[in-house]
Formats: sequence, C-alpha cells, structure tokens
Amino acid sequence: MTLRKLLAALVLAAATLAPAATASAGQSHENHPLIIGHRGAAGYLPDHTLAGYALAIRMGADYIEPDLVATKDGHLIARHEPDISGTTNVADHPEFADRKRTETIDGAEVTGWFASDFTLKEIKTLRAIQPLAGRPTQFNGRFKIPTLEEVIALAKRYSKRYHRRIGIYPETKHPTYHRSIGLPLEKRLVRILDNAGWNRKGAPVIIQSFEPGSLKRLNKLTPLRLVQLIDANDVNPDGSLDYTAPYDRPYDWTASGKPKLLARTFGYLTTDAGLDEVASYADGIGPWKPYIISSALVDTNGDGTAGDENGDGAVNEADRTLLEPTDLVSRAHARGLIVHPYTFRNEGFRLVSDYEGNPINEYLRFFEAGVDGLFSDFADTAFVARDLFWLESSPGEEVEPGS
Ligand SMILES: [Ca+2]
Ligand SMILES: [Ca+2]
Ligand SMILES: [Ca+2]
Repeated sequence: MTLRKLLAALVLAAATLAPAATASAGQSHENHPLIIGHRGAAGYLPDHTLAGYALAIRMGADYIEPDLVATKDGHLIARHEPDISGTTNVADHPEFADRKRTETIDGAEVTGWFASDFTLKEIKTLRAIQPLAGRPTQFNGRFKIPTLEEVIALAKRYSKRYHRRIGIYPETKHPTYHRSIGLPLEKRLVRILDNAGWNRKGAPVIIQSFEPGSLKRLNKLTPLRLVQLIDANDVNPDGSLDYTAPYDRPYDWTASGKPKLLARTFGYLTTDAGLDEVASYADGIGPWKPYIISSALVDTNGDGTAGDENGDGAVNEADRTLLEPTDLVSRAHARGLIVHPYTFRNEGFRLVSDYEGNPINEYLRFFEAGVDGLFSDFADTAFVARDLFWLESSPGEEVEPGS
C-alpha cells in the first residue's frame, strides 16, 4: 500500500471516529484512558519520525512518544537508542563509514554508529528505517530524524488543526550513559520545554525514564508529571518475571555500586515499599504489561509438554494462557500514581492465546484492569478499543438490535 493510500484509509477511519475524542483546543481535559502513540505509529511507519507522530495523532493518539538521545552538539533528537544503526540508513552513507565503532552502554558492548558522534546537521542527512522485522519497510529512507523542538511544534500544530489536546511523552534514554559522555539529558530537556512554554503544571507533557536518578533530577527542575518505567528481561513459563541483565534493574542502580540498590531488581519498584519510593519523586508508573496481567506457558494441547501449543512452529505469546490480573494497579492508585503499561501491538504472535488473535481483546482486558493509559504501536486499534470500552462501561439506554 502506498503512503497516500494508507493515510487516506486511516484518515477516513479517524474522521468516522474522531468525535469521541474531541476536546476544545487549550482545554485541560484529558481522555481517560490515555492513548500514547508509542514511537509515533510504529506499526505503520518508521519509529520516531514526524510522519509517524502525525499518523498516530490522526489515528487518535492523545500523546506522542519521543525517545530522546543527544547529538555531539547537544541537540535532543528522537531515537530509541544512542546507536542509530538499527533505525537509520547511516550504514549506507560512505562519508560516515569511519565513525562505526564499539561503545559500552549500560555495561554492554555495542558496535554501530552513535548519535553523540554526529552533529545535528549531519543527523539531518540521514533517513529513518523500520527496525522491527515483519513491519512495513516501504517507507524506509523517506523521513528525516526529528529534534524534540520539531516534535513539540508538530503536537501544537495538530492540536490546533484537530481541536484536540495533543501531548508529548518524552523519555530520557540511558541517562547515566549520556551523563558519562558529557551530554546529560535532563537540563537540556527542561530548557527545550521552557522555550516551548510547556515547563509548567498542566502542560500536555509527561516525562518517563527507566532510571529513578533521572526522574529525581527532573523532579527538581520541572513541575511536569513524571513516570517511572518498570522493565524486566522476559516472562518465565510460570508467569513470573525474569531479571537477566541488562534488564535486571535501572542502570543507575547498577552503576551506583551500592549494595542496597544492587540487591534490587526492577521488581522492587512494584512492591509496596518501591511504590512508596516512586511516589516521592514521580506521578506514575509505566510497567511492562506482564506486571499487570501476566501469562503462563501451559500444556493446552495436551501433548504432555508446554511449548508450541498452537503448532505454528514457534513458541511465543500466542502459545501462552492469561493469568489473573495482579493488584499492582490498585496499589499504585492507592498512592496516587497513574499507571501506563507498554507496549500494545497488533501482531498475532504477540497476543496471548486468550485474545484469540484480536488485539482489541487485549486492550479491553487492560482497560478493565483499571490502567490510566497505555503505549501502543497501533493507535487506531487502541482508539477503537477505547470507544468500545467506553460504550460497554456507560449505562446506555439503547438496546442492542435483536436482543
Ligand atoms: Ca520509549
Ligand atoms: Ca503442549
Ligand atoms: Ca506457537
């Protein structure tokens, strides 16, 4: 499908559905639950491009999510990693061939091209590519790498155009690493928000990070809402979480060398004590989905082993069975913390078997579990699911036809 056709189809869908999300421009009303366009519209267009963010907004996202890394000259650009080789065509630029190198990031060796070796002017000669296998690649090479300023300008422009409140949900990526190379993110981020008139309470901005240290710094610099992300490495067959490094704990805890912090995993942040601590410097949590509703690998096809239950030759989410929701949402809410889990994706192999291949069922399950918003690669699907959720949870008078 061409981009034009894709956009036409989606705009038609959005035009049909848009009234439910309408709010006057400048109004402080925020939809609940919130739909956050994860890396823009990652299911359709290369991550972190203005086209991707615009598409997410047109599909119904309330917030768009730029991940932030720093360039050599201190600009903040939207990329998921400091290593830009997976998300740009830098490898096709012979003039940058000699910049390929190996760097240690959060204790792991990474070989590639690093944003901090490039000026913004040089970054602007690159184009974004699709990093995830199985996602559309026909738009590779079309879009530039945006700065945070450009993302903010886009959100403001679309808020006016669609008379909806569009926010941004920036993430400080690898804050300890950026600090170690002399390019700390926090003050840069706040300065840019200041210049945009958005470093104020009530502005449509939520800032997220995996590192508590980054959020604690930001808590001193800004009145904006802050969200503590909570990761893990994998889900064990029994549904418990696996904390294999480097997804064992926030990297600033590891780097601190403090025995108290080294004794913790990300899981600590979901305990009562951990949530109390988060509430002292942040306004919410952004947990990986299994912290709220996990799944187990069970022998559903009765062949005596738990593995490839649906017989498609691979063991993945589609072979797993849902467990009951945890009490994380209610314990977070009891402390006044909002809850925004990640990441919701449409592909069948990423959906637990109980959802029967329909991503709408997953959204509904999480909305029913009480989440305040979620990060989605497919804002259009999230938008439709939320309409269904609102419809089902409102005591309407109309009787379903035929009932
Ligand atoms: Ca992110
Ligand atoms: Ca089996
Ligand atoms: Ca399978």
